Amino acid sequence: MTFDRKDLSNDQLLAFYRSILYPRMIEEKMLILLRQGKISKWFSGIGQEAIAVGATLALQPDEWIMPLHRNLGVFTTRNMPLSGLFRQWQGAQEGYSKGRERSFHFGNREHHICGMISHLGPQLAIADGVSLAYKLRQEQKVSLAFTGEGGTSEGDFHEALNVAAVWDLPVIFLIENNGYGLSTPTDEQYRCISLVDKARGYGMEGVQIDGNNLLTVYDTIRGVRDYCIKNKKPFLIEAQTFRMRGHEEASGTKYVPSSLFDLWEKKDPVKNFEAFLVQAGVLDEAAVTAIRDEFRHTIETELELAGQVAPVVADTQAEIADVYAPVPAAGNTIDNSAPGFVPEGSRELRLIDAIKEGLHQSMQQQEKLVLMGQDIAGYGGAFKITDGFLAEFGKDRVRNTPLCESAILGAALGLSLEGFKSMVEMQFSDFVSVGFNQIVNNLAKIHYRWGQNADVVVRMPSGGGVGAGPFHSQSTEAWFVHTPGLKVVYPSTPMDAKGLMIAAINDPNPVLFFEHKALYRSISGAVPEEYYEIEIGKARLVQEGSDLSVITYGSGVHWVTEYAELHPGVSIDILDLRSLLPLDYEAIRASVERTGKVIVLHEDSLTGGIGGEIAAWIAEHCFDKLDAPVLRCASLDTPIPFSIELEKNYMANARLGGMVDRLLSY
Ligand SMILES: Cc1ncc(C[n+]2csc(CCOP(=O)(O)OP(=O)(O)O)c2C)c(N)n1
Repeated sequence: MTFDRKDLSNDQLLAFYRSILYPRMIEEKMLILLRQGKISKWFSGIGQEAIAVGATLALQPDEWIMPLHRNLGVFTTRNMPLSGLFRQWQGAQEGYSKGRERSFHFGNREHHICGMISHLGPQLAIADGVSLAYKLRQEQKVSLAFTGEGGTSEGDFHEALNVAAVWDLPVIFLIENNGYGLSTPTDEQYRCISLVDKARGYGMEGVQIDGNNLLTVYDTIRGVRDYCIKNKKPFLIEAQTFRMRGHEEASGTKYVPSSLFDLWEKKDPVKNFEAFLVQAGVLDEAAVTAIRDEFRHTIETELELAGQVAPVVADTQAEIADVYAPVPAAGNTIDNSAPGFVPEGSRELRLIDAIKEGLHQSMQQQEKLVLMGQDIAGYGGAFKITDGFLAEFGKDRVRNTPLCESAILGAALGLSLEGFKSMVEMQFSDFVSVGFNQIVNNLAKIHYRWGQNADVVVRMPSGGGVGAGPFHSQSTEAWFVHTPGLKVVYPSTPMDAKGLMIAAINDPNPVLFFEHKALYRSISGAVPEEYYEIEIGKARLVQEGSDLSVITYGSGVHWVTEYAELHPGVSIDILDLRSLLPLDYEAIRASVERTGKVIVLHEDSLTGGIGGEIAAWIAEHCFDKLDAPVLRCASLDTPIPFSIELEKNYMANARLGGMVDRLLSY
């Protein structure tokens, strides 16, 4: 292995040596601790250190890195205290994730390291978002995301590179090609000759390098960093290396031919660099011994320090409290939760116009709000909600996206790391399924895992009644209500839609904002002109009644209101939930207490719908107030069909009258 020191001074080379030796020695110690049962298993980076260390050395300390599971060298080179890392690996509450995450699946704002989720690929698009933030602020910075060669087979890789290329983002994508996925060799992973050849397909530059040569990695990434900043473009690097241990400690290496170990042992990144420094006269044997002794001592001291922690004590309140970022005190909040409330200064707007107004005023109020979605710029969005926004707010903040929901949601999280807010429009809520992972695993869990918030609103044009068939009509809210860390709102009136939109944008947590497409232009109502919030998590009593309660949201509110108008003899207590996560249990209880008979009504299919959850809660908490079983009126357990007649039959509304009669007969 030949090293080219270029203009690096002896002191710099010495510092580099310390940076690459330290993670190696830590892992060697960890292997002993693992055998002693004192540490949980992790994914070894032995043999690959030059990549993590070289990349981190080449970046500025305040540039975000998205490392993966083998990148201890990123954490050590960013000078994270080893005692903290040991606590993390031990699952201590004083660790970086309060005992909630394993090995390297955590991040830290102070060190500008974004923690991975196990799914690997989602890291890449977060780097897009961070770089977009740099670009919007005209900062001379890059972000850098790691992937293994296995991870390049994930759709996330493709989407993230494509977005970075199309948006001209200064992102460095760094492939660590270590020859194997878990046990899968490269010829079962991809067919191209070199992964770096993929760069050209995305319209970006790329280079393949020796990933075991620290100076090559450092020098390349330093140059690439300059290129990305100067040209405002992404760059792909494929670093060739080898995994000298099993996929994880304990999984063994039987599937790897021993000849490969012999070959790569000769290319050991630490030993080779050390030999070069000795040969160049930067180090001598005494210095090597002294540094190793110093590190041994530091590791022991830090380990000792790490051990001085209290045993984990589960505190349920603390666990629950950390799922969501604290919400700042709301400004102007309108409480319209009582029936018939119409604030002064209101005028009649359609649901769609109220949503638009909420979004528009938010764009005026929040300079750091960025809108992203397919066709939302010049075209104004599939439903024209953002029509005119491009001209007013410019293309930096109103962004057409390529067709890649997952990458855009990941980019939204990246923007959030840099203090931006974003709204991502799903063209139809059905398409959120291809961005599902980013929402339920990244956005939803990140605050609980390492205290980072995801300041993202996902707009979800949803629901049927428009004859649009199985993939443009679904009710997808239940997919998300099951996921702690998300908020789910579903307004049914224009006044609520505007206020909840503003509240969702002001909320630092990920909010899924459902908009019923069939109500967009069919429902009008009073909407105040001012900038106001409606509290997330508070239901609205549409009308008070005494015979039975219908607890519902979205289209259900209009179905039951219409039913009530046609049946004045039945006194119906109608509760519009407005928020599905969190739910307003007190309002539900109050309604049950008023009537003792309850139908939970929703357009979503029956099984696994939120109606089941509400019915269970009522049975558990209001049993003594009930005069009849809680009924669920929901749509059929079939996909939603296209033909109008079939769709009508699918809809819960078709069965509402029968359910009311059944309940009243108790
Ligand atoms: C979406 C997903 N599928 C499967 C896995 C299980 N898994 C964990 S690591 C790994 C191999 C990853 O290979 P590569 O990207 O080359 O990284 P390496 O582990 O070799 O560093 C697999 C299959 C996972 N974590 N995520």
